[in-house]
Amino acid sequence: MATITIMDPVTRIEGHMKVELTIDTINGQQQVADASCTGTLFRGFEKILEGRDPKDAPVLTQRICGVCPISHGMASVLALDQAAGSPPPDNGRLLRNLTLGSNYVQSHILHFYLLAAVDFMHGPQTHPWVPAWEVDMRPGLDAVAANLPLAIEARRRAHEMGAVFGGRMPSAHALIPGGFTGTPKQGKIAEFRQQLDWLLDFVRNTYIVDVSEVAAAYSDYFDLGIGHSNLIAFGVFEEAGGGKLFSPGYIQGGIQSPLDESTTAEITEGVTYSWYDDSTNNQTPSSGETVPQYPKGEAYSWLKAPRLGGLPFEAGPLARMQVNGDYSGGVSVMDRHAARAQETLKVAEAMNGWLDELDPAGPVFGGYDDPVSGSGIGLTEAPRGALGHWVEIQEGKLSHYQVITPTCWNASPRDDQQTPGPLEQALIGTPITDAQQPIEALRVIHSFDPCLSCAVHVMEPHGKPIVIREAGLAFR
Ligand code: NFE
Repeated sequence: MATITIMDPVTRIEGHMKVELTIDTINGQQQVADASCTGTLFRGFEKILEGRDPKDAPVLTQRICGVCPISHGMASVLALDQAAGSPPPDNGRLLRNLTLGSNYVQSHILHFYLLAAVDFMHGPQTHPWVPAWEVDMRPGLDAVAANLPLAIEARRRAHEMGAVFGGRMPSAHALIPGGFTGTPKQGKIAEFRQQLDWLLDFVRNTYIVDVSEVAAAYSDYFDLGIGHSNLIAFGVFEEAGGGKLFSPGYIQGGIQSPLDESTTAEITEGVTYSWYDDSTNNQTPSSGETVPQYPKGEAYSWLKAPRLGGLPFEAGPLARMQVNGDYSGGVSVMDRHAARAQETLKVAEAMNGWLDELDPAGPVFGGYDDPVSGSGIGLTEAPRGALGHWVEIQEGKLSHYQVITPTCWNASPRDDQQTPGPLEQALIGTPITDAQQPIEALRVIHSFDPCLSCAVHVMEPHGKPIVIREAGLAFR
């Protein structure tokens, strides 16, 4: 008989997520027969932004999440650059890249060592490394476990590196439409390089080595958590001449295609199983509305269900690396970890080059005037994957704003075709040894590095979080 296991909340992720698993024995193997992912908070940033000065967008949207604020700042300034026709000068572009790159390094190190590692090994017997479940811990990883405390220093250094030009972390206010406010003084370049050198050594000689060790001990996880295997990347890190360090594109059914403006126009968001008014189903983000409706029939998540050409797509480092031709493995739990580690090195090495390109005497800002009317689309990549901000301005104010985050792609609920989201599909079929401690499912979930803070978020007027109780799903 099937067992229902509810992980509410799922821990060691960013934000609040509930996952419900139906575990059953199929063909003699106990496994996940069905899965549903619930984002338990309403975000509502889109509504907050309506009617505001466009320049508020990079400031406010960075508050969507403390782990990837730079990506939200970047998406909003790219959209405003486009709306106003005011691209940044080279220094502005490079300083944006360096600040975003620092955020990638910080986020990826945080994910592996503080969120995912204790799915695979006994860490130091002190918080934050003591997990509730310590099942199927395989031997031979003591040297990796010994590096967990060092990773805290690495993460701190990457955070500090982001603040060198960004001014502060999280939520660096230096990102403005038309460029950047921080300046590339020689002293700052030296300070940044000192942190980067330390981190390059850590990534090359510790992080990548540790992920290889885990991959060797858990090589069966190259065959688990596969899912739909559709991958999407918007591309990120603009280079001189207009190219990007990671190109946009998508892979579906093993076939890679470019992602251009007309393709992104095919992105829609389903709300059949989301707590939003059905009149907003399958709208494109350029015209999409955020109209909460709670409770609603069989809806089970505050996340909408983004689809490209009607299909679900996985976003993240693995998608970026495969689309860019930098990773040739498959799609699985361990491929996600391996690609994330290799990407960290690629980004850190690219940062070295961007530092060299800075011109201490050159401008960082090319000018920007709020357009009276206009629209822009800011497509970029957050550490967790493809991120888009769709912006419209009327009478000098933001009239429409929509955000699609990577975790909305990954942890989306079913759509009107009943097609599960990427994480739901990746969970289905996962063998489970102990239904009370389904560590195998947790490894699949963590491999996506979900961030529900990005995906959903709102507070009551008096500052208290809105919490949904599992039983009866009532507001507290
Ligand atoms: Ni809150 Fe975020 C990233 C974005 S995930 S971490 O990376 O956008 O949805």
